Amino acid sequence: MNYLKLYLNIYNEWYMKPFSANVRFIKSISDIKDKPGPALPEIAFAGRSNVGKSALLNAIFNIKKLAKVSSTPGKTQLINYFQVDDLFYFVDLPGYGFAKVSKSISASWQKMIEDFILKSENLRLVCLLIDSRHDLMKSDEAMADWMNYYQIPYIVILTKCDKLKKTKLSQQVKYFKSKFPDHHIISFSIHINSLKENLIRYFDDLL
Ligand SMILES: Nc1nc2c(ncn2[C@@H]2O[C@H](COP(=O)(O)OP(=O)(O)OP(=O)(O)O)[C@@H](O)[C@H]2O)c(=O)[nH]1
Ligand SMILES: [Mg+2]
Repeated sequence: MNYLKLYLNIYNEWYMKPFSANVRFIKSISDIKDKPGPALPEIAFAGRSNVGKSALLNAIFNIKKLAKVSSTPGKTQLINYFQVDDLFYFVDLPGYGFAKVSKSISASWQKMIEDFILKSENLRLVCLLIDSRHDLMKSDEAMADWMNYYQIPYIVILTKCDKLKKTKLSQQVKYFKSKFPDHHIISFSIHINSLKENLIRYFDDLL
C-alpha cells in the first residue's frame, strides 16, 4: 500500500497538493448496522474526550477541517468514517471519560464504542490515544483491560507530545512502556512533523 508513502513524498514537497485529496468523510453512524460499504479494512481511533483523536486525523492528512476538532471535550458524538481511496477506512470514535455529559449519554457513547469494536468484522487495529502529559487514567486503564479481555489488537498513541520537554517526554514514554509492555507505543503531536511522519509510516507498513 503505497498511498501513505506517496503522501509522505509529496508532503516533503510543500508546494504541492498532498495525498489529502484522496481522503473523504463518508458518514456518521450510531449503529454498526448502518456502516458504509464497500467493506474495507478499518483503523479506529479511541480515547478520552479531548485527547486529540480528530485532530490527529486532520494532521496526518494535512486538512484542517476533515474531522471536527474542539477545545471543548465531547465534540465527536458519533462514529465517523473516513475513506482513503478504495483502500481503507479511518474511523473516528466518540471519546469517553468526559465528566460533563449526563450518565445516560456517556453510557450510550460507551455502548456505541464497544459495539463497534466487537462487531466490526473489518476492524484491523484500534489506536488508543492517551495524553502524554498525564499518568494512566482509570478510564484508559478500563478501556485497555476491556480490549485485552476481548483480544482486540491495539497500539497506544501518546498525544500532545509538543507540550512536554524532551526529558519529561522520555520519562513518560518509559512509564507507558511499563504499563503496556505488550503493545506498540508511538509518540505523536499535531505540531511536530517528524512524529506525524513516524505515524504515517507505521500505518503505511500496516496496510
Ligand atoms: N498542543 C496540542 N494540542 C492538540 C494536539 N492534538 C489535539 N490538540 C488539541 O486538543 C483539543 C481536542 O482535540 P480533538 O481532536 O477535538 O479531541 P478528540 O479526542 O477528538 O475529542 P472528542 O471528539 O471530544 O472525543 C483541540 O483543541 C486540539 O487542537 C497536539 O498534538 N498538540
Ligand atoms: Mg473528536
